[in-house]
Amino acid sequence: EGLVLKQGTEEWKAMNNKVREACENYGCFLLLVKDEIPMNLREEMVAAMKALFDLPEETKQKHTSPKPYQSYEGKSPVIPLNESFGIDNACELDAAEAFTNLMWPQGKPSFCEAMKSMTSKMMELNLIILRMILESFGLGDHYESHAQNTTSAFRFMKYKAPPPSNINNALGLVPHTDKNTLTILCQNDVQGLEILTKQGKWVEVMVPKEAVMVFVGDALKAWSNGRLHAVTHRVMMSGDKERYSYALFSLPKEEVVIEVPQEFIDKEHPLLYKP
Ligand code: AKG
Repeated sequence: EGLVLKQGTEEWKAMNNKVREACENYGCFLLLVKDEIPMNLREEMVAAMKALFDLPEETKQKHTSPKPYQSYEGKSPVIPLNESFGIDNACELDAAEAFTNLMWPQGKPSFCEAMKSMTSKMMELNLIILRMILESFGLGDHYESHAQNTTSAFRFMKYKAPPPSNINNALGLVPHTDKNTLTILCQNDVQGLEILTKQGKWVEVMVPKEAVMVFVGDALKAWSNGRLHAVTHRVMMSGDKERYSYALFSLPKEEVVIEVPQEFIDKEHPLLYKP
């Protein structure tokens, strides 16, 4: 809590080390963000998403993009419970307005405001965590160029409750690692997230109400020469409630080449990834 205020203090340094250890050992961690992301904004975001997913199928299908994971996706035979939308540069009002104008003929200012406010806060958090990781490796001076080379994508997801024939453990989202740098994931109070430990065991994650889940993505793993772990995760749905989640993915801008810093390369850690 109070992440911004703590920067530079001893407590901050101790926290950075904890974050790094979690990223090395598990590739993810839970962060309580009562101050950074107010509860009322989380509630507004979920209410806005409910209105969006309740739109007719043909309206939702208007949201298309040539980029992977960005179009509206739903009714996939592999994960029929899942529906999702992806939006590029969601922190920018233009992007939010273009999206809502497509979904609602009169636009939807309340949706735009919730999304813009939420994505800005999530991006700020994303960059703070990136700074913590860099500083814990003694590479704080890499932060500015990382931050400048970073862009973001936002995604919101709805998972229907499973059918009565499969009320326990229906697949909501297939196992995957995130391809980007760092992911911040928020959800409503319906659990279902699972991670695969390095020992090969699926573990359920109980995400507290005021927490977000943070994932290391493949791009950050590559930058760290494999020192940070990109964890495989999935969603399994049980019970009779709908799950809503949304994630802010930070990623390198298109023209950026990921290069492993010299500090990560030595005899015991030969270069694993070419630029
Ligand atoms: C993803 O979008 O990459 C996720 O893993 C989402 C997981 C969730 O809905 O909790």
